[in-house]
Amino acid sequence: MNKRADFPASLEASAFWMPYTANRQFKKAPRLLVRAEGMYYWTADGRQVLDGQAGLWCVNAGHCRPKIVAAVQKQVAQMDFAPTFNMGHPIAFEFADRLARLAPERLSRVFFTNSGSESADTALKIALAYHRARGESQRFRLIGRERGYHGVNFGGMAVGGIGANRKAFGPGVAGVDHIRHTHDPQRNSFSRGEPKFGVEFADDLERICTLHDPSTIAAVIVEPVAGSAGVLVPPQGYLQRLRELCSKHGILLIFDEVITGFGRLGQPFGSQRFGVTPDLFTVAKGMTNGTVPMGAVFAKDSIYDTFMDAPEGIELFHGYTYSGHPLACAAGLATLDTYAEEGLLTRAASLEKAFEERIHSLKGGKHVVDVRNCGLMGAIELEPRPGKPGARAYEAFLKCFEAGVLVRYTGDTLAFSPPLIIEMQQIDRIFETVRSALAAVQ
Ligand code: PXG
Ligand code: PLP
Repeated sequence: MNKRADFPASLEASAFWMPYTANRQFKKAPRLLVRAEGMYYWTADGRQVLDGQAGLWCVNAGHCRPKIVAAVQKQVAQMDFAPTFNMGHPIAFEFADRLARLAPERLSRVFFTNSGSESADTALKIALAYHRARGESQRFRLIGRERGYHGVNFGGMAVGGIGANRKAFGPGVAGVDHIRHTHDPQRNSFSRGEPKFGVEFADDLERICTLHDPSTIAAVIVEPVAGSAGVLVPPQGYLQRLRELCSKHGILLIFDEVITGFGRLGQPFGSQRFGVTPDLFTVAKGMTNGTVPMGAVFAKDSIYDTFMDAPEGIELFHGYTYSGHPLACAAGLATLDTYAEEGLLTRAASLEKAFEERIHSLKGGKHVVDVRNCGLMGAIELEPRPGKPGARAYEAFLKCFEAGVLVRYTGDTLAFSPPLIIEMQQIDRIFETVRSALAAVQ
């Protein structure tokens, strides 16, 4: 199966400029995946690897699910592409309507994009245009949160709060500010699920409102659980408080559910798990089980209606060539079928306690300074090696991979987000492998 002994040697000069990767380091010692099925990948040299990160937080139903594969194959042969600007095709409407039925009540309008980054920028633009349509064009400010990740396009980068993702790229979008992050290891380390302390971090929005005046703020965007920053779970009551403040000040609340959507937290969407309803929310990744790139923004009916109240004509000057791409819609519909048939959108709820037990069993382990979890999402934070931030997690990641388990590392944190079809013995295997890897890392 695609075994090519010359692969590693040939990659050093490859044209592929790899994303978010240390290119030179990788190309000297590549790790190549050539096949996938269910919970597993197979490497170019034929090793089987347990997927502890659902691809890249996206393959929620596991790999190469037959129904999804068949739907994409059928669609590509029937109609490869059709425009959605001034034209339409039935499955785009069907998919939007199916999605709307999963969403919280009254968030039933769906705008299609092709990624989480595009979803973030789309949501921000809808927020600005919405206020303008209501005669409040002075609401131009976009508020993100420290440590937030909303993709790599200019809007999402601007409201994002991870320094390394911003520093090389200039002044960005005007009128952006950030509320503080919710990470408080002093009080909350080794919390199981939502940490006890920190509801008051939401009040930081009042500081921003006092500084800029709330009447200038269009939207606040946060991840219900911050993923890229290392799985930062919201303190108890924090999202509720943020919701109250946004409502009080007429600010739209946007949830970025690119990771938390499609069952990761034990409900279809994070908003449903936390019982807090945003005005707009973004998705991608699990929407098509990672098979065909796609994202979307869900909007409140009242937001959509505001646009539709305008005089006849194009209501929103925004859209992508591939918005509602037929292959993605076919993949998405088959993905929703698979999720429904196997109860995957709520399966994380039944595994959460056991997953929590296993991941927290690493507490007290070598190098471990914090463990966090929510749904089937978890993180183990390591004490950085003095003078070499990230080195320890990278070595642990390599050791896990050599031992046949793929986990994600970011900074000095190991992150876990397995496919939602995972079985108990596979959860055990992930954390036993991590335990051995950490024991072997200096
Ligand atoms: N918002 C959130 C909350 C995300 O997690 C994006 C937007 C951007 O999506 P796209 O499809 O444009 O990549 C994301 C993506 C990681 C990691 O391990 C996280 C993401 C992507 C790749 C790696 O930290 N999140
Ligand atoms: N750049 C050029 C020159 C284009 O013509 C288009 C789309 O027509 C784009 C960028 C945007 O591409 P997409 O719609 O795939 O985001």
